[in-house]
Amino acid sequence: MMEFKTLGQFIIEKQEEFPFAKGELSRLLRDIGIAAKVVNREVNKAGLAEILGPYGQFNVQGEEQQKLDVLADKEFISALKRGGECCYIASEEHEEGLDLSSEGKYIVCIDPLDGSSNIDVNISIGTIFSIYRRKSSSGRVSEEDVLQQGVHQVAAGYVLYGSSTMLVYTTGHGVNGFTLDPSIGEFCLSHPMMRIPENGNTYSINQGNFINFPPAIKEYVKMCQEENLESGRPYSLRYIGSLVADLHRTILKGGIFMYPESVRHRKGKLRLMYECNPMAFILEQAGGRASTGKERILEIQPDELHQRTPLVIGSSAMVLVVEKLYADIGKIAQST
Ligand code: AHM
Ligand code: MG
Repeated sequence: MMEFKTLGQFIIEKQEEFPFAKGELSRLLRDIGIAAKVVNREVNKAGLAEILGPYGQFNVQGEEQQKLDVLADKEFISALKRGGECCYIASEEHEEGLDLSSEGKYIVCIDPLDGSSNIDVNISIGTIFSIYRRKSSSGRVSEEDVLQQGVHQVAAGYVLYGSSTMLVYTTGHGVNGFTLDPSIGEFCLSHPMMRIPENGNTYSINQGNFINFPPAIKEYVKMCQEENLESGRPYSLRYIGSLVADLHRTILKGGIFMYPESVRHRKGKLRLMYECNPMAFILEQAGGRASTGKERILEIQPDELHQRTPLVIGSSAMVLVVEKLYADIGKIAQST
């Protein structure tokens, strides 16, 4: 029988790689792993358990909450509270962050169940999380503790509830992926040191918004569709509409994912603190690149919890092409 390393064993082995290694971050990651298993159980039986459909409430973005969103949010929050390592949680589902007034040193930003429009139709959804160490040493968590640039993340990860369930995370020493083995109820190391190919042949974008895209993105999308045998174009379009699923594919196969600013979404749609920053950290650690088209995602100074940002992310060679289009079009605009 093949021997697999479980998430728990792996976290303990790698503990000395963590900054401030005292076991707290290990415990925090372990707690997230446990909550992910509970959410996975609920996601798997969603069709049977009367937890599909709207919850009848709206979240801070004005979107209708799903029962599973609410359930996942509760599960992650109670796991983090129980663990005691976390002092503050920012969740997509709560307008204000939750101050746990614990002695914990860590701040967690989380989207407990992303891709909510896919819940009811049995398509992959995910959890995305980002972990910071608080800057102040005690007392109430301050705004500077919470609104840190993505470069200061100490860990980030996602859980993909797909045809199999995976947990993928980084602590800044590469990216490792674990697949849930339902027969033993453990995440087992299945994708050690994940690397994204430098180039790819798929692009991923909600092309229904084309008419409202900025010129650089319109130009790039047209380029993706042109024939060019040397660079393997036209590229294939792949878009699930679930960030975790779209980016998991992008890491494994190479490609580019874009959610740009548009007339409809002036600052983009995706949230910096619990969607873009964690994904940017993971992609960079896997050898990819993440920007707004104009600046590196991880260097954006956030000024509010639920801030949105445009996102261009994936294989570095492809992201660089988009960044160049933004720069070139910017120069032309300035000179006219
Ligand atoms: P959500 O947080 O409400 O689930 O929205 C985020 C999701 C992402 O998973 C996905 O990349 C994007 O929204 C898809 O948006 P659209 O339906 O506009 O293409
Ligand atoms: Mg989301």
